[in-house]
Amino acid sequence: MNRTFIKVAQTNVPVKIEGFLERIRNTRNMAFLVVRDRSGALQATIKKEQHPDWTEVLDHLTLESVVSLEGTIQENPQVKLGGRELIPTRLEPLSLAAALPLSKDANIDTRLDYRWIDLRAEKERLIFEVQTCLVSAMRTFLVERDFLEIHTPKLIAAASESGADVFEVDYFDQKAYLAQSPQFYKQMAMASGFERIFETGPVFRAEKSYTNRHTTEFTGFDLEFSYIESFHDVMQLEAELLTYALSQVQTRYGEAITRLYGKEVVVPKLPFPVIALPELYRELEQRYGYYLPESERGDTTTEAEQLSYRFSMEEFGHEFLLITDFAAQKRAFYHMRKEGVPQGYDLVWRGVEITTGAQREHRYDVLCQQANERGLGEDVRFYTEFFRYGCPPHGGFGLGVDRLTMLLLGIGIKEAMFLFRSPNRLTP
Ligand code: AMO
Repeated sequence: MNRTFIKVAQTNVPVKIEGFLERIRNTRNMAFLVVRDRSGALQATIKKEQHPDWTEVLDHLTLESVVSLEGTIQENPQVKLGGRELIPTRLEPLSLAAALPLSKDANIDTRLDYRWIDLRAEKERLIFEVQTCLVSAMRTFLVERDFLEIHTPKLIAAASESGADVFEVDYFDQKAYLAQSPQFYKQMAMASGFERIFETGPVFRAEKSYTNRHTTEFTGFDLEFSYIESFHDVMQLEAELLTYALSQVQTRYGEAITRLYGKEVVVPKLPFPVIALPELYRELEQRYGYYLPESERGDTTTEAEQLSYRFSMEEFGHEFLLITDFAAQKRAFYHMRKEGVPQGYDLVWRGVEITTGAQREHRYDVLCQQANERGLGEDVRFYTEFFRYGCPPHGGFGLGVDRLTMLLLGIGIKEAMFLFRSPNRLTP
């Protein structure tokens, strides 16, 4: 017999139900088992006198064991769980569980040690249902606009973002690095005339940060497109993309997110507000008495990002804020500059940076000069070569999928990821 999901199982016909045992009540005459699969939970009611040969099995069942049951579902208003129960004619344990190592109030680090058990809860699974919806909506949006999905190598010859935060690996008789971004190769696709590409994949950062938004390996959603007039085209595309993805999430999971996480999914209005960094700092000083430390000039700080959420809500009634006009020495060498100002932005949502984007420097001589200023000339020669034989003007952005998910649900990054990685966590 084929297995049926609990949610769609019909009454009064033979069915096969398989799942984890969520509750067990085994009395002298009756046994009540609550079985849970991905779609829901169902009580199985067993009159023991009808199955004298099941006594042994029933006595050995443990919580979270996996069982297979066949029988008929009947309506019974007295059953609290959905007003129906399964009357089984067959019971087979598929996998007996040892005593559970996780209590209900375990802290997040203990839960991560046993992540596979932690993930059995509906609340945890919702994270990945929501993430699937987000990423597939973004993919649909881009494919409909003729973007190609590419997959670039993660073993590379040079650091793209900053030499300090890169993982070095032995690569036969030379050194390789784990990609900190698909940056170089998404730009190569522009030199290949692909015009519009995106990629979602792993991104590695050797950062010793212990915050609720940093990890050493995360999932990036990156895109790049050609023939832009300025980075404003990039900001606009990102705003439209996120608005579309969040509207899909709201429709499909808005209620579940509010029920399980107490968060409202707000579909943002277009266009997103934009502010130049110096002006943002003026506002934060005047409104909240926040003064930026001298050493941080030209960049944002965690505190400034948090306050910018308050500012954006008060000033624009908007959860998102695009920040422009960073200082050149704080930005990547490949950003195009106009009068010394990098032609890029950060996008902050609910007080946390989720994206960096920019128009890129596609003029070979200028790019080489900007790389040389950072002492990168030789290391990135394979990359600068991409721009020697003709390359259209282009731009793009990199979006952190884990940060997006975490902010949507109001949780930390450890919980938002399927498996979190940090300087002191490599398992499970
Ligand atoms: P950036 O370094 O800002 O830009 O990274 C892009 C986005 O990736 C996410 N992110 C992280 N998420 C979790 N843990 C981390 N340690 C971490 N570091 C970054 C953030 C961030 O906004 N090549 C450029 C992008 C581009 O210009 O296209 C880049 O990598 O959400």
